[in-house]
Amino acid sequence: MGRELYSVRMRAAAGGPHEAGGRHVSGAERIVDGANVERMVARLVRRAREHPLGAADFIQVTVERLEAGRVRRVPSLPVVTLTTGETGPEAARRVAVDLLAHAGVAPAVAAAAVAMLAGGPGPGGRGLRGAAVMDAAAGRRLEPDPARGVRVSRIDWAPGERRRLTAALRRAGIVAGRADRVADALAMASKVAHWGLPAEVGWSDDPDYTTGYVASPRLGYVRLPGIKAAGDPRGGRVFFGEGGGGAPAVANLLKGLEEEPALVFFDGPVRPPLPPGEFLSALGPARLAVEP
Ligand code: WAQ
Ligand code: MG
Repeated sequence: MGRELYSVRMRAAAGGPHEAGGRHVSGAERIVDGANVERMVARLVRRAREHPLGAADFIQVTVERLEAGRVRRVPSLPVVTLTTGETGPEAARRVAVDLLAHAGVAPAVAAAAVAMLAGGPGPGGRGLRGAAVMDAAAGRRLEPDPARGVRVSRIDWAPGERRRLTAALRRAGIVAGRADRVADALAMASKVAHWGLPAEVGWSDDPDYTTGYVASPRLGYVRLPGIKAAGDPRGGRVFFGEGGGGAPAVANLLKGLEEEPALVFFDGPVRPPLPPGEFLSALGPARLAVEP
């Protein structure tokens, strides 16, 4: 990649722009070199227009030159898929809560976060544009605008690294149609972990995409198939933070997630699917959460 790097990002809504109450339809983040900007703009517009959540009538694409020297390099989290697909959403959600507890989130807070996503995290059960941020010990919301959440931005795979990931996913049985979505979610989760957040949980708001994940520096990126029923349009993300450093520390960290550019490199491995019990028992007893 040459000197000139550009952040290209897209957000799309139906019923007007997000800030005028439109429903969020789609968003994407890419970092490309100068020669690929136009092609990427076209691709992201197409992605918004062909989205399964339907007819966007507002699409915004932002192109912004980055200072190459300021782009951080971030290793990807290891990936594993648990075989939660056969037992139904309730069981998969219990596994998510157990995993979060192992990552240091207070169990009651983990359960509240999963319940919030299940009911739709936004006002009136709708989606948020960004991720909710919750204190891992006390559960209170930490982000400045809870109606919007925090949007991880200026993030992508370094050149060639998306292809390396895709090859590893294919060897672990994750088919091509899903690989792009895994790649986007893994890049974002790797940035969040690298910036020091202890854990996150999320699943799509697309009715037909039913695999979710829990991610943390300790667990890696843990995929949970069947965390919601097909046809369910509710989903979102919750990041867990440590509010103990005070509001300015949290605000600064969240600003970094939104504004500081990062390129992810594939650091492997991608493990073949395994039963949740096997993965959890290898972790040992859940770490005690920090006192509120
Ligand atoms: N920053 C923070 N939150 C975001 C961002 C972002 N850049 N993009 C999306 N969200 C939030 C927002 O609330 C969306 O409504 C919600 O997440 C779902 O977004 O198989 O596809 O893009 O390993 O629908 C995870 C599993 C897929 C992938 C998640 O989310 C796998 C997914 P979607
Ligand atoms: Mg979506």
